[in-house]
Amino acid sequence: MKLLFVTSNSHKYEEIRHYLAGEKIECKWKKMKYEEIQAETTDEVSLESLKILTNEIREPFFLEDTGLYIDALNGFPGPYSSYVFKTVGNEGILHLLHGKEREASFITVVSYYDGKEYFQFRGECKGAISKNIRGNTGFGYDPIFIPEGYDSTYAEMTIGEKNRTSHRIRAMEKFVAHLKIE
Ligand code: ITT
Repeated sequence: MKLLFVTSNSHKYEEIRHYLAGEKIECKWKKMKYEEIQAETTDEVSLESLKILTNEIREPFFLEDTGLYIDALNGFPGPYSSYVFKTVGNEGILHLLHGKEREASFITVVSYYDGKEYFQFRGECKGAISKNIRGNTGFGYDPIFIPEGYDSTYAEMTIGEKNRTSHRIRAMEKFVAHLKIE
């Protein structure tokens, strides 16, 4: 089996390719940056992006949208994660959290178009924001996110280690389970 994944992000592609290879599924990368609508949930952003792209891509494909939800900031940056990363970055998040509780979650919503219908699969990883920036693997918020039950940030882990707890792979596991019963 082969799946077409649309993303501009090489790290997302590498993580998903690594997981799918273990499931004996080939991942084909369509590298492109697509328009994302501004919405209040990661679910909506993911689904609307998929629907818009079906005007351009006729074959089955999937994409995913991810957000970092910080409890003490009422879920911020959530659907604004990309903009916040580009503007204030990890330093800015650490600054905002000074003296506050550190619980946070990553949420990934995978949206899949099978050529006829749309499907969504959600994955979550609970964890905490570290006190400082640590590690140099991964991308984005990885250097400040510690998954529950671990002491290391995602940026101090290999792809295989991150994939054991990650939001992205939890969503992908549901997607693959769906494909197996289809
Ligand atoms: P797409 O082309 O797939 O949209 P993107 O990098 O724009 O790629 P998102 O909008 O889903 O992806 O990501 C929102 C922000 O969250 C962005 O700054 C990412 O770097 C960051 N991010 C997403 N997944 C992450 C992960 O697993 N670990 C750390 N940061 C992540």
